[in-house]
Amino acid sequence: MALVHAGPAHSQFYDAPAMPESDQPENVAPAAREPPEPEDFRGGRAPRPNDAFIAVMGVTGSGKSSFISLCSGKAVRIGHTLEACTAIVDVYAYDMSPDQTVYLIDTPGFDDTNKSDTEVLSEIAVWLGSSYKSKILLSGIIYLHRITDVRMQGSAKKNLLMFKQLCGQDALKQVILVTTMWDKVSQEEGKRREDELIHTSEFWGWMVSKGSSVRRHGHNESSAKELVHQLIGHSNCITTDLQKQLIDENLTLDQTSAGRELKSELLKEQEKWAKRLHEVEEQMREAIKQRDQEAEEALKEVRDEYTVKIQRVEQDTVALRFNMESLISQRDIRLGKLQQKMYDEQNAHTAQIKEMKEKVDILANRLSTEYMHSELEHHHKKLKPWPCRKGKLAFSISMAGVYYTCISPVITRCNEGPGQTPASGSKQLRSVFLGKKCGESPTWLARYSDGVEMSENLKVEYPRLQEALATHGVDHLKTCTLGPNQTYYARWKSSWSSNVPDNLKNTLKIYDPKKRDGARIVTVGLGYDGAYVIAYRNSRGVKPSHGFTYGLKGHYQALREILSKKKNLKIVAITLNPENATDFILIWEEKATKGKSYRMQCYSQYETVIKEVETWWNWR
Ligand SMILES: Nc1nc2c(ncn2[C@@H]2O[C@H](COP(=O)(O)OP(=O)(O)OP(=O)(O)O)[C@@H](O)[C@H]2O)c(=O)[nH]1
Ligand SMILES: [Mg+2]
Repeated sequence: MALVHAGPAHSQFYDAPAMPESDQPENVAPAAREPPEPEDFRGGRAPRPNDAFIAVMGVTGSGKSSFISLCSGKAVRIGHTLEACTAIVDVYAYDMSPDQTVYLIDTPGFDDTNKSDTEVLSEIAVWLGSSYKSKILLSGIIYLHRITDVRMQGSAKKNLLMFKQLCGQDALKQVILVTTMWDKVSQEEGKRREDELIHTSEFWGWMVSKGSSVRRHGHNESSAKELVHQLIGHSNCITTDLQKQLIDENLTLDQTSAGRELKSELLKEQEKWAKRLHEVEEQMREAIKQRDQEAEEALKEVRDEYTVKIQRVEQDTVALRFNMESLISQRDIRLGKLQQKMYDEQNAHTAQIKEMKEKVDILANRLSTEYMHSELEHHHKKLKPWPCRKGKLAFSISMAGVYYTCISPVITRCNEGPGQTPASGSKQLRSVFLGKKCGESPTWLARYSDGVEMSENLKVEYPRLQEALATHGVDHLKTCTLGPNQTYYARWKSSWSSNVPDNLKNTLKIYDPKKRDGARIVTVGLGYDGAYVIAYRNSRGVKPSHGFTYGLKGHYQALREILSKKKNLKIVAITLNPENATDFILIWEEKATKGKSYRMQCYSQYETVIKEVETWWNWR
């Protein structure tokens, strides 16, 4: 948001916690501080002689921030409601040329919905005063006014009065009075109002007679830059009355011309509320006399409201009695509070987002599980079981990304890899293990009746497996799984090897085939984000047993549904897609009336893969 702030206020805003209000002795100037460094006003850059500082002022909603945004190309917070938007003085820089940076100073307007006029004047005074103390002079001031304003009254009038006072006569020659929002009025109407502004002495007339120029802003970049150019085209710099009075004459804010103007406004306001309070109190006395309790209660509320208003005006008047040092310290407190407020709002916002995200996740999980489940049910109905009277049938399934290879006793189906080349002679393809995609193709390892073959890139994508194959040989390789991030599991006739996280390695150790009573791993699925499924069988015990264990890390929801419901599943083959958190193929054995049968379920994000796998399964 802000590029630079006035020196000490800036550092307090970002570094030090605000001092609690009660700790601040009222109306007492704190110890004098060092003047802020010029770098504080230049985003830490060293001052350069050509750099220009231009203040942009005007009533709330006149288009100050929009103007600065158009000029600097920076994201400036722009208001789109009736609420005042710019709360503190902000500085935005843009490079006019390699040796000239223009600093545009965005200011809050008087009659701010959230801040008192005293706070606005103090805010502007702190910036102007501190920069002047650091020998930074303004090249000029751009004062914006909406041409859509029918009359010069209310906040527009008050703003103008305050502006004239804080600016002072000497600086007026470097002031451009700019009308905005021309796109919202007819040319005739706009021209009429413009003439009225220029020719009425108490509006712009007097300022124009002292050298201020009048321009129209077309609400586009070139128009904005042209106005800036007009002010930096020469080396004249200005010192406003507010700067002279605060710094050179060391006056308190209420002694400056702008402060005096505001003080008289506050006094008028105080008198107005005091008069009304007096009237209400009169009416209350009358209501008490008449024993009209209802009226008395209603009047009490109005009285309290007026009392608060008067107290506020009094506080605002007191707050004007500060000199420059106290103003800075007061501003630090204000900024501290503002920062705390923003911080609290941000925290509340983050907490809200987190809560909503959790709810969305739960809903999305539920929906996708339900969807996948209904999809699976639908597909499952179309799938024929594979009956088997004796012995066992060999299936090999593997998927990675969009690739799949499925091998059954009667057909091999795949969309990439060795399954595409029909085995010749006595050489038979037994299984294919697909892994990480490399370029356009997946990495693969294929087991044939007479040995093992692998893709070129296996040694790059799975270097530890390559080493293990060199150590254990390829002749007795029974099964293998290629997971994401170089993870793998490989089992030979009497040994095994893996590259998996320690916790999974410990689980695998339980099923070490070398252990006498150990179970034997039938198949391992290694998936996305460390998800795994291990199916095992123990044929050595009194009762042959089988089972599986899994950790799906909150992924593969449809598979989790199946595994959590069918605790006794006799898994014979599984593959988890290592490249996404949903896809899998699962084959298991079931008891049938005559012997047993094999069943399969497949889920893939790719509809074609599901169709292909189902066709493969039903091929008899
Ligand atoms: N149509 C039109 N809208 C404009 C123009 N200039 C500004 N606006 C709009 O007027 C509204 C107020 O503009 P801001 O730039 O936030 O005004 P501001 O002077 O910075 O206001 P505060 O920060 O509250 O003091 C925004 O909705 C702008 O998009 C203009 O020339 N034409
Ligand atoms: Mg603004």
